[in-house]
Amino acid sequence: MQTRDYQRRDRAHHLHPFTDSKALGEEGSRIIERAEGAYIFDSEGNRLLDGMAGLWCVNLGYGRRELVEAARDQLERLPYYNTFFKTTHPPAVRLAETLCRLAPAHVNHVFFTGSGSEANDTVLRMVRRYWALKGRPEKQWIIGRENAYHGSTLAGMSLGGMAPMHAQGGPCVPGIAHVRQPYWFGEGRDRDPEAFGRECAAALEEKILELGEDKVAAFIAEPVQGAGGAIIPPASYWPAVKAVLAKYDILLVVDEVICGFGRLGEWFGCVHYGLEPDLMPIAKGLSSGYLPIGGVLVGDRVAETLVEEGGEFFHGFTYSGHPACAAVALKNLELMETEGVVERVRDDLGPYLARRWAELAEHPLVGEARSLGLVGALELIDPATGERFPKALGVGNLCRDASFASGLVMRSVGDTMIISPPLVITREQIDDLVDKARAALDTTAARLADQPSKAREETLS
Ligand code: PXG
Repeated sequence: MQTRDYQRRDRAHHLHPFTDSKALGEEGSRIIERAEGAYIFDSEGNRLLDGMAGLWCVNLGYGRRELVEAARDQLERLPYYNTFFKTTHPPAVRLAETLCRLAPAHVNHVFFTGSGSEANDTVLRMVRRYWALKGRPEKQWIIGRENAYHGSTLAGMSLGGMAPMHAQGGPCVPGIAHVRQPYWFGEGRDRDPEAFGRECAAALEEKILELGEDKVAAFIAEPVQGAGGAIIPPASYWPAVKAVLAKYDILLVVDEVICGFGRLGEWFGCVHYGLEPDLMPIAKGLSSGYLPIGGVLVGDRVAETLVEEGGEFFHGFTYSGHPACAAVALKNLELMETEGVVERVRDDLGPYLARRWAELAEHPLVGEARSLGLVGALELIDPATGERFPKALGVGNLCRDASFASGLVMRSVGDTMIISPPLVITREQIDDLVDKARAALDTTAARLADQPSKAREETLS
């Protein structure tokens, strides 16, 4: 009863993000009521293993009293004050200091925002400001990648390479170009992976030359693409990209919104790949999603110019460094350090997941099973052909629904299944996750086998 009541009221008044509201209205939302550890509970009493850590963010898991208390203490002491007009407050100071201690050595400043999208808006403004201050205002172009996600504000959408978003949100911010993504399974399977990685880096150089080698300001990329499909680049990719950027004096922006805070087994994804970014947008795992907060970590090269030569930077948000959000983020980082969360992902849980997840490659529906740290993907293929299913069959969505039914939240991006569980997941819970994912694959295969020709005919007609 209560579920239906919520669904009715939700349908009446709530426009959801990235949702076909009409279709959702017909189906009804799933109502999540509470959560504990790595599990969420819906209004029908179902317990689901949260294989997505909320939306790639609940790194410390649900129900952490320490985070709740940090928020409450700060809300009682100072619920709000701004960081404009020469003011600050202890949580913002302490968080900035802690972040710069955890970040690579050349990163010693942070600008706070309320989200990852705002962080990438800040990136765009800082990059342009930097080159203007350097007397190189012709360096205007920012290069991103196709199928990248950098947020949903106009700047985030424009930096990202999601074609359906551009189609709805255009015209995009001018001065942003995109190059191909290092997605070996999706776009280079007929080639050697390392040669493919180098080809993708070469495509970046071609784009730079096309735009004008003096006109490119920055390159932005995620270490591992998250929303695009948990795309782990071939080992050859990042070293080759690094060399291209150095050759043309182009800033590197590494979007750490998903990969930061332990996801890849290091504090930041750039450390895993040996990168030295000039700017690092952060959010999500910074507070384990308990309160909204983001920021941009700024390397010395850019920070020194902005501070020493920039005068006032006309940019900022009401909630930049919000005291309660900052206090929760600080406590979150403290817990991650004292509990050795990042090291456990690198040395134990990541390798364990890699071993168990790889077993799913034996399933007839799976063309590739890949993982790094605690992010993983399965590429679904038609066992009859070894190729992708026709898109309109929606096999990924079938598998996602089957996964929910088996008690696991697993996402689909097209026919790529994705997991990104809380970093506090246990080995036993990883076993459970793999069992449930296999059950979802079996159900999907059975549904397809039930009516293969009918489903295909319907799709093709
Ligand atoms: N950069 C990256 C790499 C992200 O993944 C953002 C920026 C924007 O952050 P905010 O806090 O503004 O949402 C993100 C967000 C999905 C999905 O479907 C992924 C994100 C957001 C919503 C959905 O995988 N990532």
